[in-house]
Amino acid sequence: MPRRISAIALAGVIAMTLSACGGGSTGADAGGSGGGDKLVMGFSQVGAESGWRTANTKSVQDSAKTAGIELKFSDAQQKQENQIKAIRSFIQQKVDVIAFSPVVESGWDTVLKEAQNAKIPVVLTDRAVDSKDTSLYKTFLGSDFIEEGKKAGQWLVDQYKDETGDVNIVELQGTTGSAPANDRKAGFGEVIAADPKFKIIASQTGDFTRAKGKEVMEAFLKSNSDIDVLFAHNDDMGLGAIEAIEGAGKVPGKDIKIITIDAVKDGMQALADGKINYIVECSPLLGPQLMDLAKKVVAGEAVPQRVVTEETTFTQEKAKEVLSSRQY
Ligand code: GYE
Repeated sequence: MPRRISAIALAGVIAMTLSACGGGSTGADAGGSGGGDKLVMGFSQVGAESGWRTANTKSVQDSAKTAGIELKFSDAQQKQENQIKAIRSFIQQKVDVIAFSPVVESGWDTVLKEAQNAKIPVVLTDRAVDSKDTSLYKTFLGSDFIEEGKKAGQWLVDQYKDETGDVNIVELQGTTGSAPANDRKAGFGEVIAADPKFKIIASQTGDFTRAKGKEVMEAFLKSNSDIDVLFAHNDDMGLGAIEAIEGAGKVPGKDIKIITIDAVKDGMQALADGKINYIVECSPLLGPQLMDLAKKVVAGEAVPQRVVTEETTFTQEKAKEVLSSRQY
């Protein structure tokens, strides 16, 4: 059978070519998309907006290496259009699996449908999409952001339980339209709504960055003379706000109580130093679980639709205890 013979001949040529390469170059590309044994993952990251994100990127890259997965990494610089482009390019390259952390919740159906039509499984990591059709992705690995917002609100309720006057709160929201901004706001709002003395007097996005957090807090301070509490949706915006508060001659952690979310090293340092009062942890170390889930979906194994990360909270005392052993 000529076809069979030629297939065998071709296999021989490939084997020879591979062994010829063996001694020379790194061989890192030998697998390539769609070929070889190495699983290829296209990963579209949100950006590099925060300490959390930097730790998350490192976790994903390190874990891919450890798991023997070839990672095609793309940074979207906080823009949805860049993520859509990256996903389309992964589809074209015929990667085995696509993973991404969607910058905002809405507007993914079309590109996810394209991936589905190309039979490439998609794993959501860190942030959710609001697509009604949940068959567009295999699983979603990440934190429960509503729960994080609730934990932040609960600390406030407990702290001010004996207070009878108004508690004036300003809020620095994460990226507009992102799952963590939507959900943290909702969870926090739900818990503090139990007592009308809690008043959110100003709330604006700081886009999860230190620079924006500082800028928006400066504006808050200019237009509000009586701020009791800052709730920042992440450590970085809280750290930027601390600079603004100090710049305005006030003492962060005392004149204005600060609650943040993430618990990255710089945040934990500020907590231990008394400048932040409470941090709700959000773990960026999603890499190992992500690689594990990716291998399973590529192998056609069943995986849970939702995998929630386990997290804790930190007071100033606890931050002092654990700071030196913090990985990120
Ligand atoms: O809290 C923030 C980052 O999506 C959980 O994004 C993540 C958030 C994190 O920029 O620092």
